[in-house]
Amino acid sequence: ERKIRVAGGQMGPIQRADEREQVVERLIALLTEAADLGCDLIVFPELTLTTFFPRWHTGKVSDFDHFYETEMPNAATQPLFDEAKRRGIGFSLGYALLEEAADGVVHRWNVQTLVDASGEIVGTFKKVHIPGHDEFDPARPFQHAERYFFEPSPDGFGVWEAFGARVGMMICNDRRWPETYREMGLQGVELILCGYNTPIHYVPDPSQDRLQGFHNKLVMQSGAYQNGTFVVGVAKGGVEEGVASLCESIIVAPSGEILAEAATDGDEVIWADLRLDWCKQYTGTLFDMDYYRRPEVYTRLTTM
Ligand code: CDT
Repeated sequence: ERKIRVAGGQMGPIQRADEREQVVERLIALLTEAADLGCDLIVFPELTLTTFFPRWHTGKVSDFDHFYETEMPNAATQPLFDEAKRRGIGFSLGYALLEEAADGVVHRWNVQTLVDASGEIVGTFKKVHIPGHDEFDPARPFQHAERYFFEPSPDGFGVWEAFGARVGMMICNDRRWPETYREMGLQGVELILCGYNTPIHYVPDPSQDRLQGFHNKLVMQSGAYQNGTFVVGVAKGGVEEGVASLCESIIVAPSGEILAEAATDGDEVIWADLRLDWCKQYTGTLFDMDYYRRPEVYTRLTTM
C-alpha cells in the first residue's frame, strides 16, 4: 500500500525587517519537527522567505526587486536544502522569483518549488490566478497589488511524479477556482500542495471577512472531494505589518474530510498519514472522469 506522511509547516508573520536567514532558521525548526515525526514531505506557505510585500505599492516595480530570489537554492536557502537532504525529507517552498529571459525581458513570478528527499528540485509551479489590483488604490488601508508585482503563469497546472504519488501545486488564490483542481484531476493528481497568505479583511466586500475561514475550508474540501485527491493547505498568517491574515492550515482527504488542522496563529507543524489508494475510492467510482464527464457540453469552459 502506498503511503505518505505529509506535514504542513504553517508560519506566523514575517515582518519587513526580518532577514531571510532568520526566516530560514524558522523553516529549519519546522522541518526538523516534521522529520522527527517521520514525515516524508513538509509544505511551506506562499512567499515564505519575506513579508507579503504586495501589501505596498511602489513608484517603480523594480524598487521591490530585493524581495525576489534570482536563483534557488541560493546563499540564504542553501542551509534549508542541506538540512532537508541530511534528514531525508522533501519540502515545498513558496517565494517570489525574478527571471531574466534570453531576450532580456524580466519576469516576476509567484512560485512554489517542490524538492525531493535527496535535495533535487522536482518542479517549480507559477501562480495562475493573480488576485488584487495593479494600480495604487488610495481607498485601501493596505494594498493587495499582486497584479502589479506578478505575471500570471503561462503554463497552467502541471502534475509531477514524486514521493511515490502524482503531485500538483497551486498558490493561494488558485485554491478558490474549480478549474485549478479539475486541471490536475484530469492528470490523475493524488496530492495537491498549496501555500497561502489571506488577509482577513477583504476590502472590496468586508461582509466576506467573517467567512474567510469558512471559504478557506469550503474550497479545499470541495476541490479534494470532487477530484478524489488529498490537499495540503498551508498558511502564513497572524498579524504581519499590522495586517491580520488567516491561519487555519488543513490537510484534506479525498473524501473531503479534514485530517489535520492548525490550532494556533503561529509557526506550527500539522501532519497526517495519506493512504494514496483512498483517491481511487473516488476517482474509480462516483468521480470516474472518463466514464461520467461530458466534456462535449462543457465547451464554454475554454471558449469564454
Ligand atoms: N495571496 C492571495 O492570493 N491572497 C488572496 C487574497 C484575496 S484577493 C485580495 C486569496 O485568495 O486568499
